[in-house]
Amino acid sequence: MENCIFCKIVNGEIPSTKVYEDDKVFAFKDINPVAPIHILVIPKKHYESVIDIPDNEMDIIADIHKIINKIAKEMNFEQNGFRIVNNCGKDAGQEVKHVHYHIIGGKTLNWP
Ligand code: IU
Repeated sequence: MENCIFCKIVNGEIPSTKVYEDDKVFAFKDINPVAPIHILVIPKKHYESVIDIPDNEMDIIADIHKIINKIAKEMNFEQNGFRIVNNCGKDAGQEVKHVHYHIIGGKTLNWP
């Protein structure tokens, strides 16, 4: 989608530190990490928020979670754990209007 920063990252118009890519999913390092490891995993297709994904396209969420698990294992998170965050809309503080899952880890995390 035009003017979407994450679409521009997917198509290479804006540089990123890529962690993973396939035909549907893209992952890159967050530019403003809140923990030693902070990676964003996104669908290549533009959806503003998870609530905008049609029921018949929900397979993309399973695809994203498979990649989250793959990355988490590569980061050796199996023993100590990590956090997956999806901010959905205004009250959650979603800043970038393209679905993204945060993978956050590498230290003990506070909640919320
Ligand atoms: P949020 O869930 O929409 O609040 O998170 C957006 C994240 O995208 C946030 O952690 C930013 O640091 C991150 N980000 C980025 O990695 N690269 C960018 O060009 C922009 C935001 I704009």
